[in-house]
Amino acid sequence: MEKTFAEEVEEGLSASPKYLSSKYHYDDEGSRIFQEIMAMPEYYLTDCEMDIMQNRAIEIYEATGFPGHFNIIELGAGDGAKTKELLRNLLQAKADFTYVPIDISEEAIDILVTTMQASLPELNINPQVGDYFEVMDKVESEESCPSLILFLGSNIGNFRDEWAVDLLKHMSKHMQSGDKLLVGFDLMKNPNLIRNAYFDAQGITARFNLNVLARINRELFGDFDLNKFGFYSHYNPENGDVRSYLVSLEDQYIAISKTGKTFHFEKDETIWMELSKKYSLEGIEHLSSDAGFNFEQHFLDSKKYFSDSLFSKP
Ligand code: AVI
Repeated sequence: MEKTFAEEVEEGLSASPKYLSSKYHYDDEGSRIFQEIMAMPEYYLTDCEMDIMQNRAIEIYEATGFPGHFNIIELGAGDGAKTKELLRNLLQAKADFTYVPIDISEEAIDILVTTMQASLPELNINPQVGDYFEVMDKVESEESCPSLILFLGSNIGNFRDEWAVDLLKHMSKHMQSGDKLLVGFDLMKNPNLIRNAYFDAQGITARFNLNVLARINRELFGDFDLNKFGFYSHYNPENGDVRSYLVSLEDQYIAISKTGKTFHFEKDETIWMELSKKYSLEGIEHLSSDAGFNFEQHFLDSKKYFSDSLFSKP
């Protein structure tokens, strides 16, 4: 049974040191702020992956080795801006495929289908709302063709090492032998560039994190005063971890009516909000073999900041 938001908040704020799961960043307001982050000049990740989709799509297609019809199954399709470039290039190359975007939000899928149909009218699209793995099983059992699974945007970086391995193993269980998986990884690079992407001068990333406290207020009837928390983020070039925190600016007590609990914060006490891990190319190759995949190839952008790496299921 999945834990509820209230249970996870209670667990994280009772722990020492305190933490909150980064999956709760993405309510409607958080998703809007994340769009602002992706448009920030400091947040290089979006442009780098776009560069890969624009310039390396045909190589990615050729590396799959798929001879005929195949599915492109996208886990967490989002607004599809980057994927659209990949699909456009494959259509131009006369690749024979069906695009299967999966998202838990029906609204997100509806918007995606409308934008894709408007700009790529010849695209064969089979949109799916629901749990990634249930939909993967359904598609794989209905179709005898191979699949290319997309897990883009450095979403893997938000999982701790052992969770990233578990997640990829789980994906593998729902794939057929010969299927391919393309995963987006942000690479280790100049530490200042990475730090600036997560600790922006305008405070957009701070707002993105404070919104989780606002969400606790909205949904769990908490009484966080957002002015009494600051933001801190740092990058450790030795292990690739970006860790982001909220910091209590004073000694305070926060009551959360829904859990019936009050939590004490000392002045300067932190809440760990997010991990955004940066990988080396060797680290990616190790991860793929730890999860039981065969590593195929890295596809880097022109600045060599980001990699979409291709694995195959043995
Ligand atoms: C969604 N995820 C890959 C983003 C990242 O880079 O870790 C979330 C984010 N957090 C702060 N800025 C962006």
